[in-house]
Amino acid sequence: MLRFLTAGESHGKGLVALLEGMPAGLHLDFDAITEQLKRRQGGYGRGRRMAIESDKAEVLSGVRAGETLGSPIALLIRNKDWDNWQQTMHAEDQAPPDATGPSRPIVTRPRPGHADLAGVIKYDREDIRDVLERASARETAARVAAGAIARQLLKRFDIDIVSHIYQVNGIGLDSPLRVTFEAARDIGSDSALRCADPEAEGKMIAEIDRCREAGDTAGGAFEVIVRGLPVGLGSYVQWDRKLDGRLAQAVMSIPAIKGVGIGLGPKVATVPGSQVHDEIVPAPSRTKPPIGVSRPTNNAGGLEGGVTNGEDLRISGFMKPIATLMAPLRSVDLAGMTEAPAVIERSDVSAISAAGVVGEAVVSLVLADAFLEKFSGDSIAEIARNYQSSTERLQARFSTRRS
Ligand code: EPS
Repeated sequence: MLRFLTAGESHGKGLVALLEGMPAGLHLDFDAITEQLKRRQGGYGRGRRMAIESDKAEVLSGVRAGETLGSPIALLIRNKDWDNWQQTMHAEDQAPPDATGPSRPIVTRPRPGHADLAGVIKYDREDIRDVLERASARETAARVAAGAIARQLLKRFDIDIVSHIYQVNGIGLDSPLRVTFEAARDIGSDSALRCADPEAEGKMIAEIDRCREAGDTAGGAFEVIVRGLPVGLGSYVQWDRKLDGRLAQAVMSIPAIKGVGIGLGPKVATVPGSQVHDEIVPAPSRTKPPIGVSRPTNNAGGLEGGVTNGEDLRISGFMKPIATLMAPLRSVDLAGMTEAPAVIERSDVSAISAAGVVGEAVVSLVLADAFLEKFSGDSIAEIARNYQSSTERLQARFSTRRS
């Protein structure tokens, strides 16, 4: 239904996203795309690169007079740092005569935890730069731009997506479920780490400072919360249609994410069923699907059987620490196969805050895809009709059953 690809190296000319399957007739808010890109660039622990870039997506196709056309949407985000990298990253055989920036030596000392070693072996390259440029998390800017469009489709149907950071190196809140949708939504745009609990945030910032001073790096945990999803996105009938699996793949594909949790997450394996499953109680005042019922708890994170159940969708991502350490780990210089410290590249101490924003973007893309699958149509008007008639049918079916 909805698919996307990205292209671009971290210090190349720019990043490209191609989004295909957006219906026609969606009014596009360009500023809202820029706003998401800005959110991704912020956060405590980012490196000097973010002071160079001020990401903005140029819409190259698929949109006319502010409305989507149904045709592929191509987006371009130019790298400002390209000016400093032309001598190293030029596409031509030789650097063009007007190329700017220094010519940099080849990289031969792979960083443990990065794609460096596996990448040079797999693609048969001498210079690790040929690997690290694409394996860089810079690519996530393109996902955020594409996700910002998917988010606007969801918003058209009153679906809202927020996120919050709840741990850095294990320090912070013990469970993301302690943070409500409203608390995550109300985190100010000036928040240093986008944690909903100021006391926990102070401790998390102190941990990032400690890592920076020690030449070390920090990972962490974020959660994305989605409100307003209809019941019935995804399916239990086949493995590749289960929405939890589709979301997990998308979140796990964000660089450095090594674990995904839905609702209570890995804790479901540690407590009995009575403390996991969300009881179903009558709620006569509930008029939106699921009509007439509610859940006192939401440990399932809005998904049962791989299908949305009408509660808030809650999905966490667990990020490993950044692989570039200023006090480098042991490695091997592949030029002479001798022991050597891993290469030091300019980098972030922590990118957990950015990861939360990227999480929102990829979740938006998967949910927009699942939404289009259920209420399919070529135009927003057609989808809106399908959505409306589905809601009315459910209302007619359940609201007459009250005794
Ligand atoms: C990254 C290294 C750093 C990060 C980069 C990801 O870039 P540089 O090598 O230019 O200092 O800043 O992230 C971004 C550029 C971004 O936009 O998020 C890496 O090695 O993954």
